[in-house]
Amino acid sequence: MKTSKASFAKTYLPTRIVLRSLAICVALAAAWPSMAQSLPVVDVYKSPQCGCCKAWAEHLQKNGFTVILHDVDDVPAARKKLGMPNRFGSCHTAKVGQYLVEGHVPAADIKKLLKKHPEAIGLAVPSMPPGSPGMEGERSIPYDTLLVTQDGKAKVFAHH
Ligand SMILES: [Cu+2]
Repeated sequence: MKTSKASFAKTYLPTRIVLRSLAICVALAAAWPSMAQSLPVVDVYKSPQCGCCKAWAEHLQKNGFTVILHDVDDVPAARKKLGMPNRFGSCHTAKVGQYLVEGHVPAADIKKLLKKHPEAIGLAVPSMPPGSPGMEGERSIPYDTLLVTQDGKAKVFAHH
């Protein structure tokens, strides 16, 4: 009786552990594509010469976004066409799902926007603050990510 119990534990327990880890693997494999798909593609409109625009795109890619770069001759015209008010302007305008993202907005802020899903035009980091993603260098200054609302106004979305 004793021996059979012991052998039962020996054979049964590892099997249970293996099955459980297998189930976790299957669950992760099933969840992974949907997790990846939950981030919308980022379409970036920029001038062909813009280096910091590319650096920002790489920052997004490192943070799990798929980025498509579109070269345009007239960035302010593209911004206007997309619907981002000019006074929040920076070097590039991006379309992320239903939202617009202007300038060097950190990827984490875009993820927060997509999660919170507010009614808004999108996010903007006006101008090009040194130290923001894609603008890394020796100098960095504090800056705000703005939430641009439908009425064209803005409020602080995140301090950096
Ligand atoms: Cu820039």
